[in-house]
Amino acid sequence: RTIVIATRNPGKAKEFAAMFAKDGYQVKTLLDYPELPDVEETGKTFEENARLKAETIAQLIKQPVLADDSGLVVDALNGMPGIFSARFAGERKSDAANNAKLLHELTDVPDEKRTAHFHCTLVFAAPQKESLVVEADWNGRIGRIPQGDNGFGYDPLFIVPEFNKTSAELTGEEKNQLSHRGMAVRKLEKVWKNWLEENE
Ligand code: ITT
Ligand code: NA
Repeated sequence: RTIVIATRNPGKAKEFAAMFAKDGYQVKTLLDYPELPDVEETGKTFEENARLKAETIAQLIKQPVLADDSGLVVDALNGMPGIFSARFAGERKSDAANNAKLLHELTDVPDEKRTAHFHCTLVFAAPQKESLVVEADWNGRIGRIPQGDNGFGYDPLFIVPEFNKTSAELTGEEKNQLSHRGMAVRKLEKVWKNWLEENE
């Protein structure tokens, strides 16, 4: 059994592969379909962008497709970078550049005001069907120096309150148990069962 995920982000791909392996699914991503176009994320919300990615690729490959639109929502920055998380420091800039920009913008913000959450919206699209949409948040706060080598993106700066560690210091398995993406996948697995029965 295979599930196609409309992502080119290797960090997301690795997390999905680990989570869906438990259900007996092998994950394919856009890294396995180099001929497919980049889907422009012109939406104004996580859901609009996740729909664009899932529905466009599902139409093109004529198969069900899952997409993830996610990001870091920082209270002291009025919700930025939000849907702009991947391109906060500019198009095709590194995770390190995004993290440096985030630290710079929060320089004068005291610890108690450095609250933030990761958000994840998942859209599962199939040709000619209504898409499934689930979402989840993960609360934490933004540290002052990057710590940890696991994960991707803003993980080295995202402090998980229960552990007083960054999400880059958690193992992949620990992160998946707690994260916005892990929670969203578990919600999807619940609604999926009904969907599959109705659409077989
Ligand atoms: P695809 O669109 O190809 O899936 P992307 O990285 O461009 O890849 P998004 O547009 O959804 O995906 O942007 C998500 C960004 O939010 C991601 O690049 C990270 O900077 C950040 N992010 C999301 N989830 C994260 C996580 O679990 N840990 C760290 N950073 C995360
Ligand atoms: Na993207």
